[in-house]
Amino acid sequence: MPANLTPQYHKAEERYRQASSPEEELACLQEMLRELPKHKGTDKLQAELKAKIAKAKEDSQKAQKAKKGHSFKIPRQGAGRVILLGGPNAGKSAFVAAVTNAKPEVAPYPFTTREPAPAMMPWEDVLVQLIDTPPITRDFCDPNVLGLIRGADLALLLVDLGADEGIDQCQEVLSFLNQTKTRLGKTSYLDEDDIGLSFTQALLVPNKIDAPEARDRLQLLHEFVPVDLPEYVISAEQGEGMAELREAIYRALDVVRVYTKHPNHKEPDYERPFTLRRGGTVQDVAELIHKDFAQSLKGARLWGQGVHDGTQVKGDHVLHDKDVVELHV
Ligand SMILES: Nc1nc2c(ncn2[C@@H]2O[C@H](COP(=O)(O)OP(=O)(O)OP(=O)(O)O)[C@@H](O)[C@H]2O)c(=O)[nH]1
Ligand SMILES: [Mg+2]
Repeated sequence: MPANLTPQYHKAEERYRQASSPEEELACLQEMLRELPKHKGTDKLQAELKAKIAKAKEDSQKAQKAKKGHSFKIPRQGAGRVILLGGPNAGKSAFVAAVTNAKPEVAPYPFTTREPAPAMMPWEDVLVQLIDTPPITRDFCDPNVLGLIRGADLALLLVDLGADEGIDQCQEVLSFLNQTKTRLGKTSYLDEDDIGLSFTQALLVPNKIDAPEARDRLQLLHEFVPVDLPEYVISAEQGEGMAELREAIYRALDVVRVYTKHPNHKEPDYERPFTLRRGGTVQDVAELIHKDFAQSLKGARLWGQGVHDGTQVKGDHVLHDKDVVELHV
């Protein structure tokens, strides 16, 4: 059945194509829906318009919020924060989709991801926060991304081995960052000689090793892009190298897991470990539970590495991975 669209519809559509703001887009789409003849032949078009209207509403609300100066904030969660970086189509969202329950949009065109989005990656019995981001190109970087890199415990720089431009696109990300005071390095530190210059530890992650010619492109990457970062070659979609990378991510966070035991219970709570930076103490665990708790802490009994079971320790005792503590107040 022909759709028989009216001239008014076509005009609204023309304006929609030229719209320069989400508000304008929304107004045009609503007009198109009003003008659309409602019959079986236009069912599909109606559904598409409704979906676009819902999206435009969301975008215009977001734009309005941004105008009001609401600052963009993603709360920290889990054992650490890992930010995914890379050029368009590198597979950042595919990686997030592979290792979390999140369902980010994955698609073979650039700028599929429009804004930074968090998701939680399980690793053994802890969760690690991943932040998916829009791509960085020669002339675009989401305004929130630099701050997120500086605040992250680790960055993954993904490289697209599925297309020839992947290598240049990786170089563009590095060149872009080199013009800012936010850089990637083997470890995280603040440069003492150059105020504001911050390095975030990073891993280089060439992706799509399953793709034809991917190995040749990996060679070219090594030859042409001077980047001195630990490398983990993966296929986010086929799974190759993923177990090694996930392990490396957890190791790079340099945290220890500590389980707590209630004095009246026989068994510790193995469901929910606390995570501390390596070097963290019994006092730090108490802080994580509650400030008041930390203030009245007298000591703890400890089961774990290098001590007899149930040894009494003080607040300044440094904990190891998988230690069990029973805090006393
Ligand atoms: N062959 C192959 N294709 C992949 C792999 N990972 C991602 N892709 C494909 O690459 C395309 C881009 O993937 P995305 O995850 O959307 O890439 P992105 O880095 O999030 O892209 P932007 O959001 O635009 O920055 C999609 O068509 C994916 O199916 C992989 O491991 N192997
Ligand atoms: Mg994406």
